Amino acid sequence: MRKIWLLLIVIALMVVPLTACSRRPTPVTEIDMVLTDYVFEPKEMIIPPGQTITLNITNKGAVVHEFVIMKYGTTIGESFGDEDEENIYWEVEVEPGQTMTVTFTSPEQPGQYQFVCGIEGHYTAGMAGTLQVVTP
Ligand SMILES: [Cu+2]
Repeated sequence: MRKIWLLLIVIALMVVPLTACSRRPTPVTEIDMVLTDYVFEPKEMIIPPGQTITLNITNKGAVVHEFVIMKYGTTIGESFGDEDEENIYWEVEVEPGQTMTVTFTSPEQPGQYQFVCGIEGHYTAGMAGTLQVVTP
């Protein structure tokens, strides 16, 4: 009897990672994003390349926040500074308590993009995330 349980546990351990790998991320064209002090929710977005993306963005924090997508292959390093301005792909600023719907065209290049809040000190406080551009 004990052997059967052991076998079941072994099978379960083998199946779980397999299903996790085979599940392809599904890109979406509309995202609800909440900004707080100092977190993006969600921290990961998966979108298709070259399409209009609708972003319903709400700032539930007490201070102004930004949502800044960096260009492909660039990251801001230790903190967001003037040298990062030229590497911005797209950005929006949201006042505390404000909700807005904005659109942008997703990058053509599939891959991983960094998004951050560009307000001084917010990135180091934790306001960063990852944008995945995935061909459906
Ligand atoms: Cu911020």
